[in-house]
Amino acid sequence: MWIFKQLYNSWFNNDTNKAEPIDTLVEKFALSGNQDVHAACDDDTPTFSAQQWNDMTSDQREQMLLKYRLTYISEASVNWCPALGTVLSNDEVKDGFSERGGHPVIKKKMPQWSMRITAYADRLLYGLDTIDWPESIKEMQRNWIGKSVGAEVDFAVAGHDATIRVFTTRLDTIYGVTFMTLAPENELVQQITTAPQRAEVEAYVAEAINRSERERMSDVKRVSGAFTGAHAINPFSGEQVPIWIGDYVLAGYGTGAVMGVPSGDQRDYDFARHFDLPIVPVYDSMNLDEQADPTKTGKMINSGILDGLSYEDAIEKALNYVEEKGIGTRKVNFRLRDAIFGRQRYWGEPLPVYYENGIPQLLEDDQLPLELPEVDKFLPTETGEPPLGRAEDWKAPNGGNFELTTMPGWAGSSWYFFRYMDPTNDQEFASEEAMSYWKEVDFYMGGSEHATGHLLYSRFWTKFLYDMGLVPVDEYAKKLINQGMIGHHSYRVKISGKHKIAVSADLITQYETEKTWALDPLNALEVSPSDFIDVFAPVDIVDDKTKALSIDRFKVERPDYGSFTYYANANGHFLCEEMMDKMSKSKYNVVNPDDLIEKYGADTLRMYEMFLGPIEQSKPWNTNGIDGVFKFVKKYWRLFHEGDVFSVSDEVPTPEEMKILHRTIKKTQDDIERLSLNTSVSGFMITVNELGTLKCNKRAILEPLTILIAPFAPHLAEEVWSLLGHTESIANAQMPTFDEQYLKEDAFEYPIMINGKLRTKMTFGVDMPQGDIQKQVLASDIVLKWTEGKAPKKVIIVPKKIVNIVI
Ligand code: ANZ
Repeated sequence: MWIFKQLYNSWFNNDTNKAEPIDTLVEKFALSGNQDVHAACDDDTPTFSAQQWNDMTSDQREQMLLKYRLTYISEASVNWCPALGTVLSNDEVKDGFSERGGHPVIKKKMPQWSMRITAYADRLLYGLDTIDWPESIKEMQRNWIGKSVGAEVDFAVAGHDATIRVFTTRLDTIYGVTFMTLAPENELVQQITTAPQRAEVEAYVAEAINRSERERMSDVKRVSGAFTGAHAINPFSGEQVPIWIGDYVLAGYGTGAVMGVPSGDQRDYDFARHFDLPIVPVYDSMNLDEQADPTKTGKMINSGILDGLSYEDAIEKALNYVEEKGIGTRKVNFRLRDAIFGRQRYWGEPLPVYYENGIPQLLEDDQLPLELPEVDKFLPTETGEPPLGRAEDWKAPNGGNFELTTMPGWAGSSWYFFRYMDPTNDQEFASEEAMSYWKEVDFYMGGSEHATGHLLYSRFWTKFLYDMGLVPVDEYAKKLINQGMIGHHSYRVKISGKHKIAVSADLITQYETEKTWALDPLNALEVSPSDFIDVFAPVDIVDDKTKALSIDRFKVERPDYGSFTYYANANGHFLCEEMMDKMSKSKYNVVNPDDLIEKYGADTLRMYEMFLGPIEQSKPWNTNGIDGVFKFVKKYWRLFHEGDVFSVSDEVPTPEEMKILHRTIKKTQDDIERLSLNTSVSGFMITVNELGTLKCNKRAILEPLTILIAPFAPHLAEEVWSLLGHTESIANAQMPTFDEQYLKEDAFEYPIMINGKLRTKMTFGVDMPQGDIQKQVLASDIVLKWTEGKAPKKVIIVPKKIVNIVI
């Protein structure tokens, strides 16, 4: 809540490329208005002078500042599901219905709290070059941020006082424009549509606006649109082209309008082909028989002032022309959108915000934290307010209302790592000392599914805290690894939210070939396969062999579909479709770790997961392999026991045993450095087998081995460690150090003769220099006892045979 306040009280200065306190902005406004302010702000921010600013009421000023604050409330278009009383994300909506429950979803403008992450688009982009993250994640973030360099250009509408501003990355192709396309939501549509076209346009708009952006972008094959009857004037050629609307143009990107160049852009090409619009080549190299040609090679043709130029020269000339004539500007666009922050649900931190005359007010620091109020139900109110609207006697300091939405998960996940550096601090989120000691996270491990969520939000958040001088780094994780996902089969049930029915999967397959339903009631309902979506059935209520679902149990486990009608196949079975998926709560196919821990213990499960394969690879879950790891754990335990009795010896290890130990030290250390944990586990298995065969129960071997195993099987290692007589945790033990000498292929056990009599035996590597052997022999306790500290008369070393000492 405190960080939320800092964001609220900040704006982003594009001149300094960083966030600054909002007071500095207020000063600028009072002095010279906003003409010379280069700030990240809402697109619809008007220009005003100092005079105008000073003449505003304080409420008007507050409204204006909301257009600049790094967290702000504004009207945003959301997917609203009235039945569920909540806003849904794009991937929770399928064909206009909620994925859960199949309730209708509509687009609705609602006041929403957002974070102005777009202010940081450029820094988020080039910051990627400074961190050691997987290239695939960086690429996903780059695409998500989606920087495009181009221009905005105005086309006048013939016979109207209106202009259409388009965003294009290919100004060089402007003479190839044969039509314009507006997004159905574009405000000009109403104004310019001619009377004969009105009915068609209105019908099209009504249909298009309820498709989600994602659908509209991904459904490239389906070409649709409507002609407005109006024409636009090409500012270069003066030619008139028809103005269409089409849902492939997104309202929220660029200007919500495109200049249609079918020769250069595939979607424009498809559109032109579909509606029989002209296709004009603009490069002499273009072959347009089958598709558009985006390659930019050859010389320009049919292009007026650009004729004969290459791409580089043409685009530069066109850009200059547009700026000279004042009909447009160079423009950089980002695909990144501000992030919606408020959630219409109970859980999550409340925003430290209340309202006065509709203007947000922040709680004072000493009034934080604002705690969630008690409510009778975690459901929206009857009037559609979020659950916090149910709280009684929950009043702000001014007696007014608190904000009713709560924060999303990423309000916490964006900065918790700094708190971990100083978790008990009750003065600030972490002290400067702690943070300058730890700095950033050295190594961060997480799933790639967070690429454009948590992993982007947390970078944004860190950059903001850095700008405010609150943290010492502007990237929080130096190195990132994505663990591969664990795959597991899942079972999909085919349901239609619209018809409130579910059908056996084979009926759909059959329909697809026979074009009629095998069950008459379905034919009567006039449903088609495209009405169905997949929802998941818990894996344990589907028969592994037949894939038949227990409908009764499904209705209990997924009550959203409790009232649906279920159509089984002719054999009376209701079949699910089986697929390989990631193991995930949302896919209802998780294997509960508690059950495995109950059976095998946490160490076995943990090592088994490491043993499944390389950490970065996705791999299927297969419970059979866990027995192998369990056997290994038991074998390791047996090394320390004779029958049931704990028993280790203090005997000196043999060279063979030392070799096994040091090989394991080296391997484990190398593997950990490379995060190759699966090979460490298999290394331990080999070691324990070998020591078992040698019946080695020597402390000098088993103790260091236990320290090596501790990070992999901490409970077991701790137990053994205490049996070995230690009172401090093994977590504090020193890692054993690798000594290469023990790995030397041959070590030799020398008989040590003193005056012709065998007194002891000592082991040395075969290529150990004689001088070193002599030094170690003479320094050993046994030899010192016989020589009584005097220098011997003679020392004879016969390599790989014997050491003779004469005293
Ligand atoms: C004319 C043109 C000719 C285009 C050509 C491309 C190729 P990126 O790179 O993703 O930024 N566009 C602009 N606004 C749009 C919107 N709201 N919805 C859908 N498409 C939109 O894409 C920029 C290009 O996407 C723009 O350049 C525009 O088409 C289209 F040979 O303009 B172009």
